[in-house]
Amino acid sequence: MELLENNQNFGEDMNSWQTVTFLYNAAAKEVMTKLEILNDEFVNIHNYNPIEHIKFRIKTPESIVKKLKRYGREVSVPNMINYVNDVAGIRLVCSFTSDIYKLAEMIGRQNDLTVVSIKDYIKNPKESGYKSYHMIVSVPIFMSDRVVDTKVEIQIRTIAMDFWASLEHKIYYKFEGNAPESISEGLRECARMVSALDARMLTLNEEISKYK
Ligand code: 0O2
Repeated sequence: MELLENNQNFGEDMNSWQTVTFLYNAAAKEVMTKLEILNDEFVNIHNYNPIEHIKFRIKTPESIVKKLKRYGREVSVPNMINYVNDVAGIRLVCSFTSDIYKLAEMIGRQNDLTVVSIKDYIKNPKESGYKSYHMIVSVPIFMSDRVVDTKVEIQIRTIAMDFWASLEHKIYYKFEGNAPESISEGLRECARMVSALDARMLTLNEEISKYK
């Protein structure tokens, strides 16, 4: 098994954007299938689906270039492979905060996935108010002549967290990161409301399950 990072072993072709995006697409497909199977199994056993929906994206070249520049790295395919961990990104949106940890645990137990790193922005929200659970996993891609371990970022969040993050992303974009303090504080206040909503929904769900 080879790491995509050690791409000097693969020759010139691994330096091409086309070959590398093929690998990231394949890795995301593998992980998405695993997640769908986990969700189906949960429905089968517990009659409950923890995943509301799954989104997938390959990071745009502009966004990759921006990140490499922010890291002070030269823009190149090897640097993208080595330093940008979220070229392939999957977003898992679930109903309750408790589902997030259930899913993270289930993902961690998959033998053919390696958890490279975890960032828990639910226990430690970002300054902006952002909440989400991030996992970088690595998945083996079986090609005709080799196996390449490829990284995928999985962001797990509730519907409410996703609502906040999507709108905040749009606003942040408008201000290009320089939003006035009153707007930033407004967004932090909304984030607190989102957390209160998530907590209330979780309590209600626990109450409802007593009636079942
Ligand atoms: P996009 O458009 O989603 O691709 P680092 O470890 O800090 O060097 P990174 O990847 O910046 O590297 O770390 P992090 O914070 O784990 O992940 C960044 C991603 O999380 C972002 O990707 C967003 O998707 C999301 N994110 C992080 N902070 C915020 C926030 O304050 N608001 C919103 N809406 N999303 C956030 P990109 O690459 O920034 O953008």
